[in-house]
Amino acid sequence: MTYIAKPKLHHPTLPKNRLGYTRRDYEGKISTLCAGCGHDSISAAIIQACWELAIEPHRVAKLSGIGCSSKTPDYFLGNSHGFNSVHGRMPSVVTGANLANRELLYLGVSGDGDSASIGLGQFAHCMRRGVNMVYIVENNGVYGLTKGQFSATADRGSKSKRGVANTDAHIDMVMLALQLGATFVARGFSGDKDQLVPIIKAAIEHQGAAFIDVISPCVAFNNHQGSTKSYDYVREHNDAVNFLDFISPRAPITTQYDPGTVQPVTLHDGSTVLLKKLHDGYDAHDRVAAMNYLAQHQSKGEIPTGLLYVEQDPEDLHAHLNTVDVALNKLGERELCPGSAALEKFNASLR
Ligand SMILES: Cc1ncc(C[n+]2csc(CCOP(=O)(O)OP(=O)(O)O)c2C)c(N)n1
Ligand code: SF4
Ligand SMILES: [Mg+2]
Repeated sequence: MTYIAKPKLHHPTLPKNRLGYTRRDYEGKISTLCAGCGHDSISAAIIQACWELAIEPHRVAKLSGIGCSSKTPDYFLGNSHGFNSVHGRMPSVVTGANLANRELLYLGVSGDGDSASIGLGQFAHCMRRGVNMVYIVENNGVYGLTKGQFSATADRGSKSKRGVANTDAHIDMVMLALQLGATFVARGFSGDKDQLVPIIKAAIEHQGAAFIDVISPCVAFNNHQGSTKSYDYVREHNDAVNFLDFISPRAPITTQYDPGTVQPVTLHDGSTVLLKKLHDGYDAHDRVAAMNYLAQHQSKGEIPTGLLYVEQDPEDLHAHLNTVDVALNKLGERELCPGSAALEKFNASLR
C-alpha cells in the first residue's frame, strides 16, 4: 500500500551498478495493483533496465495518463521526475517537455484504453513527429481501472469475464506505430522478463520515438478462457521473432554467434544490440516486411513479439525542427533576445 513506507535501509551486500546504486534505488512506492497484475512485472522490468544501464534517476522524466497502467510510475523510479497527466494526454505533455528540455530521458507509460481510445490522436502525432521517448503501452485489452470494459485493442470474438463476445474490430498499436513512422517498434509480454528487459534498454538508447506494446494480463477482468490477453493464451500463441542481447558501449562483444543468425545493431550511445533471429527471414530493418509479417501471423492467431522494427539512423523531432543542441529551457536572455538589430535583419529576410 502506498501509505506503508518502504524501509530506506538496504542490505549491504546488494549488488551495485556503476553509479553505486542498488536496484532498490530505482524502486518507487509499494504497488496498490492487484496481486499478479502484469503491470507490476513491467515496472520490475523498467527498474531492472534502468539499474543495468546505470541511469541517473534525476535524468528521467516518467509521464502517464489515467488507468491502472498509468498509476505504475508511482511504483518505480521514485527519485525521478514524474507527471501524471489527464486521460490520454500524456503524449502532448511529453512532446512539450521534450521540446523544452531535450536533456532528460522521457518514459511514457500508458494503457490500451489511455492510448487506443481517448488518446489515439495524441499517440498518433507523438509517433509521427518522432518525439525522442520510450512509449510503453501496458496492453490488457480492457479498462482495468473502471472494472473491465473491452478496450479498443480487444480482439473481435474474444470473451469478457461474463462470456460476452467482443463484436468490434481491434486496433493494433504495433501496426499503427509502424504505419505512423515510429523508428523503434517492439512487442513484449509482461510474463517474459528475459525478453522485455533488453527491449526496454534498447528503446531507452534509441534516439527517436520508441514504441513498446507489452501484453500485460489483467488478472481481475481479463485472464479467463476466451480472452486473447490472458497469461495462458499469450504463452501458447507467442511467436518470438528475435531475441536481444544488449551490450553497453564499454563492454567488448564476447558472445559467439554464427553470422546470419545474429545481427549487431549499433545504437546512438555506442551500445550494441545483438539481434538473434528466431524466425528465418525476419528482417527488423524492413518496415513494410514487418507489417506484412504481422498481418500474416496475426491472422493465424499468433502474437509476434520481439524487436519488430528498428531504424538504424533515426531522426527525432529536434532534428526535424533543427533546434539548437542546448536545452531550450537553459537559453538565457542573450540568446532568446538578441536585440533590435538582429530582429530587424530577421524581419528583412521575410519581406
Ligand atoms: C476524461 C476521462 N474519461 C474517462 C475516464 C474513466 N477512465 C479511467 S481509467 C479509464 C481506462 C483505463 O484503461 P487503460 O488505459 O487500458 O488502463 P488499465 O486500467 O487497463 O491499465 C477510463 C475510461 C477518465 N478518468 N477520464
Ligand atoms: S484491475 Fe486489472 S489492470 Fe487493474 S490492477 Fe487489477 S489486474 Fe491490474
Ligand atoms: Mg487496459
